[in-house]
Amino acid sequence: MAEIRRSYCGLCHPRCGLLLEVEDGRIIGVKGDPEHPISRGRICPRGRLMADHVHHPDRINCPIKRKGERGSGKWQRIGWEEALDEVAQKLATLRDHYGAETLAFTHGTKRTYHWDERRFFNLFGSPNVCGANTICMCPSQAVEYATFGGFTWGDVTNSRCVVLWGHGPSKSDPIYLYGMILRAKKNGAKLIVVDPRRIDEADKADLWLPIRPGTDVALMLGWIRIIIEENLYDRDFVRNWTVGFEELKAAAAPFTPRKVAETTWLTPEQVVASARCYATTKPAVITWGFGLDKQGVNATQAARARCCLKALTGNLDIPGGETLGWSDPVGRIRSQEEMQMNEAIPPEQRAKQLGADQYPFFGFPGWSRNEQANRRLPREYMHPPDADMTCTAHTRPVFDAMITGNPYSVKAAISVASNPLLALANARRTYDALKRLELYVVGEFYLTPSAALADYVFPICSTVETTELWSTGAFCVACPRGIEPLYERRNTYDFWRGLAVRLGQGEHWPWESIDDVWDYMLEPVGLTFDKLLEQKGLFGKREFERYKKYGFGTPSGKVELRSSTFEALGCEPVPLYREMPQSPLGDPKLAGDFPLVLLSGSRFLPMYQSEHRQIEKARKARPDPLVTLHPETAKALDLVDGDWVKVETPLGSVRMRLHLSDRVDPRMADADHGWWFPEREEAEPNLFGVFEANINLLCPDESEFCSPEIGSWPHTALLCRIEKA
Ligand SMILES: Nc1nc2c(c(=O)[nH]1)N[C@H]1C(S)=C(S)[C@@H](COP(=O)(O)OP(=O)(O)OC[C@H]3O[C@@H](n4cnc5c(=O)[nH]c(N)nc54)[C@H](O)[C@@H]3O)O[C@H]1N2
Ligand SMILES: Nc1nc2c(c(=O)[nH]1)N[C@H]1C(S)=C(S)[C@@H](COP(=O)(O)OP(=O)(O)OC[C@H]3O[C@@H](n4cnc5c(=O)[nH]c(N)nc54)[C@H](O)[C@@H]3O)O[C@H]1N2
Ligand code: SF4
Ligand SMILES: [Mo]
Repeated sequence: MAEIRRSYCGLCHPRCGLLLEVEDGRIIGVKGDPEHPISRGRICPRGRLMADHVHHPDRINCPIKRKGERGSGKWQRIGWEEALDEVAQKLATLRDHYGAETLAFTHGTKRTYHWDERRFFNLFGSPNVCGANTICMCPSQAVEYATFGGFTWGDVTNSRCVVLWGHGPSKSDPIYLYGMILRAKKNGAKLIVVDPRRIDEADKADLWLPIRPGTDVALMLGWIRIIIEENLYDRDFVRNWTVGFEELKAAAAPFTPRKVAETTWLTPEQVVASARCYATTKPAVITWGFGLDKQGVNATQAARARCCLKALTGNLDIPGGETLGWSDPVGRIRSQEEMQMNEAIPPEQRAKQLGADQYPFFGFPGWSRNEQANRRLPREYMHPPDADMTCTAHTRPVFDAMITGNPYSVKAAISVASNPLLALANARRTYDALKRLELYVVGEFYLTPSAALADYVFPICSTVETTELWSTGAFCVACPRGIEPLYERRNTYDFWRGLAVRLGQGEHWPWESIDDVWDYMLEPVGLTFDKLLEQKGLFGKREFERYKKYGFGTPSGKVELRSSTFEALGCEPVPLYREMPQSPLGDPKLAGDFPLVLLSGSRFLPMYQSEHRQIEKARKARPDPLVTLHPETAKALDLVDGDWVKVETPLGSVRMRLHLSDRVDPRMADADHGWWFPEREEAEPNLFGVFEANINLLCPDESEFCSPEIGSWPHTALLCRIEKA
């Protein structure tokens, strides 16, 4: 007899509620849970694949240990306890020889618990946690902390003007955020889309700005200039609550509509009309979008300029605008930050964090400044930045240390919920680095190309096989286990705790199971996981304009249009536009050889990053890696739809299938990211075809391509050429 079990989907971030139809321990049906307080019964095409994912024959179901050469595809089965014993033993020996900093961690987009690995690393004593954070969301978060002492969550539903700036939520956040945008639109909100591609959202927009990739900061400075010149800014707010207005004005002065138009492929009229629309339609929100974070040298300054726009227009912390801070009672739950135990890592170990000397803002130097500034607020309004999100080592120096032993040896790494070979720029370097390790440990669902290089792979259970406390600033919901973990799969908490107790951290991991942790976190609000589940979540009410009482959690207590934190770290304190080093204007000679502007990684459904390539239904929807060109461009290159082509940058080349669409500009190419082929041979040199269509073979990570403040590397606005393969 089948029964219906309540659970949740964690195949991307929002954790939509699921109803699972379960028979004999097998999921035979998946539906949205209409009683879920957030998703209310809706799920996306990826969520519908949950059963295919949970029961997929490629899933790793028991721990495995490398038998042959690294990458030879030869494994032996091993028990959890024995595997944890061996790994812990090796880590202890390496720590004795080389110091705790010899262990690195790579994280991906964080769909596991956010704090357990950091707690382990802090107690182990290594500051070298690194990964996708350097480019995804977290830099924006850290920059908002430096500028106004918190991270904004737009009150999208109640907004009158939504700006999607390098953001395609219809594909990347289809249920939660896109749902809110559609509601706002239905209520009459204006929609502005700044995107080089005519995405579906652009078809619905009042204004679509097909910008040249990588030039957004120029457009933002153009908006700032118009807003100031035409007196469209909030004078009272600027006078009372900001510092650095005159410097910002001076920085924006050269960005006349004409100059912006020359830089961005837009017309002066588009620049002016969009600035006026944003500044005069209040309240307005600019959502976070990866299109900005992925633009290398400009990523940090784009986040800074976006902050300045939010503040200048008086949209900070008003209903329908950019909500700041965290509302009670959700804010009283024990936080991720507290669970991470960042105080545990000693100062001399913090000082060894790789990359912090070169990119100070995203390492401990920047984080501790943000943290101290925030701690000036009264206890109830303080919400210090989450170190796991806003303070990491930089992958490039970490991988260089694996290869060269400089400035010290990095001999071991752990990757959990991360596929570094596919996700990180400069995949060849990632490969060279992982190959040199003495110990590489992976926690995974599948044997990915990265996992194939490991010494030990631990089988991690799917979200529906475990529980989670899902908390954003505004709400907190309990995510229940739908089925017991299958085979020998366990959750990541069990993995970290298993290592931790073996390495002498036992007293800091008193909770035997993850379920006990949730009760501990909920204790301050007088709830347990079960009670929270029963009452269908905990909701904070938005409280606006709190700064009027206490100021902002920044060094000056005001919004810092000129950032004193940046200045103290030797970074550019006022928003600055940089031409991308490889671009039609940045390097015209190179553009002669590589004439197309390359974007990578635009999201599509049902796949997620490098995942779901093994799931038949997903693969049917997207059988091959695609690169999209405008039909005119293809014609000039003598190419037709469906051709196999070579996409080449100065760093290398990959092979993809050509797709034609007039939704991209004739001057650009738009390539998928994350492609490997689970159906191919595992053993090297094939490694599941990871060197064939992996676009990150073409994305550089040398410092000239990275933002000097944070080290964000580029996944867009590069130069490429395309020819028949
Ligand atoms: N060229 C290019 N590169 C990009 C991007 C781009 O747009 N273009 N996007 C970048 C961005 S924004 C990000 S965030 C990164 C993403 O980087 P990653 O997160 O490393 O990418 P994924 O492919 O999702 O890899 C996650 C791996 O973890 C496994 N996994 C998923 N959930 C869990 C879990 O709960 N537990 C465990 N143990 N494993 C799990 C999956 O099977 C998968 O193999 O990629 C970045 N790389
Ligand atoms: N289906 C699906 N959903 C996902 C993911 C996934 O892999 N698949 N990944 C998840 C993760 S980790 C993240 S970070 C989010 C990201 O989700 P989004 O923020 O929506 O990110 P992208 O789709 O990478 O890029 C958004 C838009 O930026 C545009 N863009 C590219 N370069 C530029 C530029 O230089 N300037 C401007 N203005 N726009 C540019 C692209 O054309 C694209 O339409 O999605 C999450 N959701
Ligand atoms: S949006 Fe889709 S993939 Fe993401 S949690 Fe919801 S159902 Fe799952
Ligand atoms: Mo991301």
